[in-house]
Amino acid sequence: MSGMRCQKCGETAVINMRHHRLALCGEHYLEWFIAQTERTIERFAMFTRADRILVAVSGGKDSLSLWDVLLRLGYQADGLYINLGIDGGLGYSDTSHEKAAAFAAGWPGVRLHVASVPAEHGLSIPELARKKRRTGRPCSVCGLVKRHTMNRVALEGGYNVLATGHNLDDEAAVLMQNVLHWQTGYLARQYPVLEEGEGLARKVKPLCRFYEREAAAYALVRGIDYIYDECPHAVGAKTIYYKEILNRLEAESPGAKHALYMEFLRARDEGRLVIPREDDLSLLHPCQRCGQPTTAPVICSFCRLWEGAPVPEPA
Ligand code: Q46
Ligand code: ZN
Ligand code: ZN
Repeated sequence: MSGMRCQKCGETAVINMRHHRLALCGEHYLEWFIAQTERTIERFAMFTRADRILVAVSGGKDSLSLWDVLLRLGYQADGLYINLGIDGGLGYSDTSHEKAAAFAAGWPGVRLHVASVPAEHGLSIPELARKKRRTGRPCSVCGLVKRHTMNRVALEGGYNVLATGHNLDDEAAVLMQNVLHWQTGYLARQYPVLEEGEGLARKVKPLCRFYEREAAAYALVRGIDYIYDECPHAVGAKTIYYKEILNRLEAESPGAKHALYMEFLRARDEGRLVIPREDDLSLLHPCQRCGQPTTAPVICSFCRLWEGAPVPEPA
């Protein structure tokens, strides 16, 4: 960033955001990032200071930055760390748990809930996926377990909002994937706030307008200690492939990713793009095993996943 100056104070800039034509120093960048997050929260009417928010924290830059910003803005935000039992030769789950716990320790009075898949269910995510004879990456099983666990902890703890750290790069990649396959069911549900049915917490993505590098810059400038490694199973994921394509597009034409995603949202908001939801929320009923809402007959897909898997002895 040689020679770049902050447009607010003239100090040396730490970041230059070409799509915003904005270069900022550390102090003004932190201020800008927090104000932009607040604007996103308000624009999409995500939540207010009366809501109780549960932030899904993975120990990575996005989720810890999100948690930090919500706390600084004065929202009631506790965290949830889910131990998936993933090692990958680098102790991924243990290290990410340590980062999340260290962050939480810096905020007295703020709670970090911890759910452990191996301790609660007797199998780690990779073991469960193998048992189900899923070939390839365990991500579909993992996604289902994470969604179920987040909703369960939210309901048990009286949180009505579930916040995740998805950024613009994540959302643009998913959008591209959904469009290339015209997955209208997924497109209908792709929005920064999802009001759900009875017994399902509202889901929000307050960082959805930030590029990945902007979330990383916030964590770095703020001095948040996060896990740099991605989950070892992310290697080869389709979304990473789409992210690479979008990065090439972005290099050629700065702002391309931002335009792709933001114009999608704008078209929806203005009624120029109408995609009816295919899932019928009126079909929701409590799962006969766990009680969580499901549209599946009798028991939910999460409970079906564990059928035949060993149940650990109560401690
Ligand atoms: S944690 Fe789980 Fe991801 Fe790892 S196993 Fe796949 S889905 S990549 S975000
Ligand atoms: Zn400045
Ligand atoms: Zn169930």
